[in-house]
Amino acid sequence: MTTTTTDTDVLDLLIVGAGFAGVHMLRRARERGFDAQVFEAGSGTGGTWFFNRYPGARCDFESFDYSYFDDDLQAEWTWTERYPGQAELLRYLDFVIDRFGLRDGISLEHRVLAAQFDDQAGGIWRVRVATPDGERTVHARHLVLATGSLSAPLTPAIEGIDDFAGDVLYTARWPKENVDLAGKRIALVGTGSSGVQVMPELAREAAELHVLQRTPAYVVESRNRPLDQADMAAFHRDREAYRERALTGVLGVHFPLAGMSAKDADPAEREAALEAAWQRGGSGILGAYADVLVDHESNAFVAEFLRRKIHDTVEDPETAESLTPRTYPVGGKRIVVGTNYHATFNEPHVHLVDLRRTPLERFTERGFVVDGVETEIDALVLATGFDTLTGAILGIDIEGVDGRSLRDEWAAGPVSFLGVHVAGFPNLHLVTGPGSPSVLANLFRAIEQHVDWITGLLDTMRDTGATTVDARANAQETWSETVRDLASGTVMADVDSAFVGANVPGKPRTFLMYAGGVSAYQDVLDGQVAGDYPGLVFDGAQTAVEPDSETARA
Ligand code: NA7
Repeated sequence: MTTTTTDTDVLDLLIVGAGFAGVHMLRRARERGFDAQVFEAGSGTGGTWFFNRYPGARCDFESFDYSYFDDDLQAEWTWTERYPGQAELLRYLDFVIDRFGLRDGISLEHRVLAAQFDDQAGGIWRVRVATPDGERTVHARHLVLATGSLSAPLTPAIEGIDDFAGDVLYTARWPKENVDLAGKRIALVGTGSSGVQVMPELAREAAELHVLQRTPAYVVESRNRPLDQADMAAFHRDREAYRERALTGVLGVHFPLAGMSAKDADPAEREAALEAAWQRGGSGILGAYADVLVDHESNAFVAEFLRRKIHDTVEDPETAESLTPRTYPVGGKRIVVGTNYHATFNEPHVHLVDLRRTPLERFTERGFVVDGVETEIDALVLATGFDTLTGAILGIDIEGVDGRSLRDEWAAGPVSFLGVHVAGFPNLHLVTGPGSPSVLANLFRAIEQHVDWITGLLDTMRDTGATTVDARANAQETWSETVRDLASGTVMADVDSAFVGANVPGKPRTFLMYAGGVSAYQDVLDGQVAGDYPGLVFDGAQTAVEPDSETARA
């Protein structure tokens, strides 16, 4: 029998999720003297990085970018690789938690199930939480969803998948204990970022590896490498300027985007520029020219360059062609940053199954069937993606004013003001929610933007005595139009991808992110602050709502 207890105290802030966003929110809230608590469903901190512990899991942004822009933390932490691996990211977060004494503010194995806004009680959120000791109802003035953008994994509905008797491993729920795949026959489904990262690691262990590919990805080499003292010293010398470059850029990373159109470049120079970007490694090749993501003709130069690289690398021409993306522009889906992915197909025990030519018929107890032929395997690895941006939020049963359900409000696709607020859901704050830069940017910058914004609101409300803050419906509508308009000017708009919800059966088609970049987005936030929050409505304020002077200066 489930026991239910109800807390009598009212928290200032209940934060859902102990990833980099939730931990940062907790830190900022505590610095301001707010009573805040993080509830995390997992048994450890790290959010999506806690669960995605598959071999090869690594961030596709560089360590110096994918971390908090905090001078003390940057001075004290030493990164060991150009791109941070999953284990290092967890160590880094642990360091941050201990550095600021945040651990007692985090309740693990606490899954938030439902949240109801109670207007009658002066505006509090009643939050139902499943804990190891039964269910609890917790009350809070503000509810912050730091639930992650890529945290609700998808389980593909492939015929017979439940009949398969061997090991089934999801990259997004990889077991904590050691998984022994040595000498096994393995099938991998999914060739996005996760599949491409895990594939060479599986190949190292497997007797046979079958990569079941539906859509080929554009893959750039990461050129990951260890960082040494000289790298760290160079970073420290340049720290401030580095941060400035990232904050004024589109993606929130240190490397600048070129100002020139690819169409205006001399062909030989263009080839040299793309080759240089390829040699540097990483997704920076998309920034080699200013218009790669907004102009199809310019995009085609980069796409064609990457297609040629596949044919240069993969020895078997048929396999190379199957691996070559031809049906969508580069950057239309997230570009994949990998290590030796294409080259690994040259190994004799690695087999590509091109599901566009020979569809996957079904799984069986022993393996998979393609073209009427059963291939026996011992283990199945699924890297089949996420219900991006909305999955984790809608996994919680959320009710705003008058019992309005968020699932209903978002039935035709998510709407928000700035990707943080949803009209009719006062004091609910989404960190990197739909309608904000989120996964189109370096998420660390996106997280910091939102945590600073929410902290500013909390300060302002404390100064003015306001009890609730909500989005104005017209501001939300205008924002949704802005998000749509910006998306329609990019090469991403018309591609069937997770960016538009196309990877989830039945999910409404809406472009889920703000495509204007983190710098332009910051200008919007600053404009709201300068104008005393025209898009928001505050209730209960004793004095005129003017942004807290200290936060506004920060
Ligand atoms: P992605 O990028 O959404 O990739 C999922 C992959 O799984 C993709 O190749 C899909 O093919 C494939 N998939 C999904 N369902 C099926 C079925 N039923 N059959 C065959 N193939 C399937 O997720 P990732 O985890 O790799 O990356 C997510 C983000 O993490 C990424 O954006 C980075 O930010 C890090 P499809 O392309 O849909 O044909």
